[in-house]
Amino acid sequence: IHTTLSGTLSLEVRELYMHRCLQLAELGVGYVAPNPMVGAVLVCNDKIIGEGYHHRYGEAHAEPNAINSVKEVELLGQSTLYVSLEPCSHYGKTPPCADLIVSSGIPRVVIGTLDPNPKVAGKGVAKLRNAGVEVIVGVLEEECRELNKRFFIFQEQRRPYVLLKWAQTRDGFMDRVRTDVSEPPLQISNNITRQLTHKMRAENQSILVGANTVLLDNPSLTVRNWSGRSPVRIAIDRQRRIPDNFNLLDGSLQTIVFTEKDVENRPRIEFVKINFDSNSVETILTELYKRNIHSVLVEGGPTILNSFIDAGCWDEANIEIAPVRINEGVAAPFLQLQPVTYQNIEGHDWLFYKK
Ligand code: AOF
Ligand code: ZN
Repeated sequence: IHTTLSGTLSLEVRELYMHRCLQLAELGVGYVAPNPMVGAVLVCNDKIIGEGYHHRYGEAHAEPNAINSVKEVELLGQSTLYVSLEPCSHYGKTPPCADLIVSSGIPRVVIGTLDPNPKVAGKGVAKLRNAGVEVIVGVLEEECRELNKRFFIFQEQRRPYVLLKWAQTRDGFMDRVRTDVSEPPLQISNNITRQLTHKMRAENQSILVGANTVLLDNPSLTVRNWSGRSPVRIAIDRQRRIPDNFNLLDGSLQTIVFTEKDVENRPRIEFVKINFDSNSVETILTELYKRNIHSVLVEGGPTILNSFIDAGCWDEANIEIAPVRINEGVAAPFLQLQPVTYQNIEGHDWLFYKK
């Protein structure tokens, strides 16, 4: 590992420490949204002397956590701070990290990628440089953006990141044809893929289903087989058909119902009246953006999934295919695309698509 006196660091060294930042950042998964996951390390003479990450929405950012973890404070003046996202320059829930870096006397900062949040967007770097801090931007940039793909789409496109998710049989059906909750749904997932679905719920800030799915399955849409927060529940219930005694309306979690009827809000349940006649998918995404929701997992059923696909409003799709055939039933959506990755999980195919 080689660090020159002029302050230029070899590429491997920068990437090594940035990898550590990304590892740390990921520890905040499921708890920081709609903020980004961010990790930071302080390095002095090729040794990590401090580490930190953003633990929870509303709490300290990665940089103060890393700086406060340093025991030998006198070393800060000779250290390099690595951080996966540009340090903030604004007063949000916490004071600007750029100011703290300057006042701590840290002479050099290596940044993974710029912050797309218009309140920051280059101003953090400017603040550091104006104070005489040496700044390098763009180390493992693609990885840093990928880790916070939800945050980047949310900030840059002013809408939540949209993930489609469904399970189907080998011959393309999501379920048998059913009329109500008295008939149990077809079990397509196995234990492992069911757990993966709960992991996806914990990783996203909201989960969306249509009224038909609610009426047929009475789902609770909570995270059960994984750690992390349960997502905000969202139902599209144009005619306001979901009965009050259904799990989704039990008021135990923040819930949003999109409908064309006038309905009074209740504790933790918001009824949002929208026009379903044109661009309803875009309207819904804009309403979620306004509520600071940075990602939405669309879990079904086929009508809702197809409306997102037809509107072109999605970012990725995860499709599970079980090795069974049922010959007839509720048709799954179809994507005219090649998957980006393919896995086999105990005999079930798991296809991952990007739009
Ligand atoms: C950083 N380090 O670890 C994170 C940053 O409401 P606040 O004060 O928590 O500010 C949230 C914004 O700060 C968020 O939208 C993003 O632009 C930035 N996140 N910045 O310097 C961090 N998590
Ligand atoms: Zn900050």
